[in-house]
Amino acid sequence: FGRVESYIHEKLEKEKLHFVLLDPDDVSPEEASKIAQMCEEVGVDAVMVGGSTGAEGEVLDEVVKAIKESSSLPVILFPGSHGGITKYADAIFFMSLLNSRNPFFITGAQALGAFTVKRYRIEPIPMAYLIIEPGETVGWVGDAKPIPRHKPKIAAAYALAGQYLGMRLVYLEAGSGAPEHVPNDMIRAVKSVIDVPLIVGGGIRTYEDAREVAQSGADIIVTGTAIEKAGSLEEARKRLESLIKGIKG
Ligand code: 1GP
Repeated sequence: FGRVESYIHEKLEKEKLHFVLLDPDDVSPEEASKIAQMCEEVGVDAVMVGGSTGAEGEVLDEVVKAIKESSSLPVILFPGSHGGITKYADAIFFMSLLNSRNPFFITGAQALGAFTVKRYRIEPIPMAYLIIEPGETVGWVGDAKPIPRHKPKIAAAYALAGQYLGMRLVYLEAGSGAPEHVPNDMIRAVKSVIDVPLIVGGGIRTYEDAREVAQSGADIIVTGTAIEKAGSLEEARKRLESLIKGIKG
């Protein structure tokens, strides 16, 4: 394991983790800097940076630089394609959208980005990425065939296949801003068959959401919208504190 992946595993031995996702298309470097500093103060475990549209180039560079300057949390890229890479990040979820209909999102973007990751010496963490209904923007852009919410077994089969293909994390994604998070029974079904850590994100906004998702078996819980759209830094802090309480107990 590399540095960030080791950090994740060491922390997971003690507790469940909370990662905050910042989309450079939605937050300015100044906002990202303040949010990241606050995330570290309240006990967030890592910051993920990425998005499906516009999270590239200078905008991405500046947001990651700002986060690195204001906090010591690991910054992990969560790219929409090979465009979502910046040399300022610590690690990258080197992910394959396993239930896409378009090979670009399964292996194409990965091939186009591989040399860049190597050149910048960003730590790649192989991850199976699965889109669950409704899938929201990432489901549409990623040309996914979203896994039906009432078919936990399909999610479990894809997750196990991801593990057998060598992926060291599985991410169940309902889509950013989803009205409801991934169903609890689906989280349980996936957790019961895999040995690698399980990440769950999309539509997790409250203490209850976070608690349910964690208790159903998610090892790492990702929230984006709840923090980005909080309106003020004080409100974002309040929301984060209650999410973390739900996750870590
Ligand atoms: C999206 O899972 C993440 O990729 C976070 O979703 O914005 O709904 O928290 P939210």
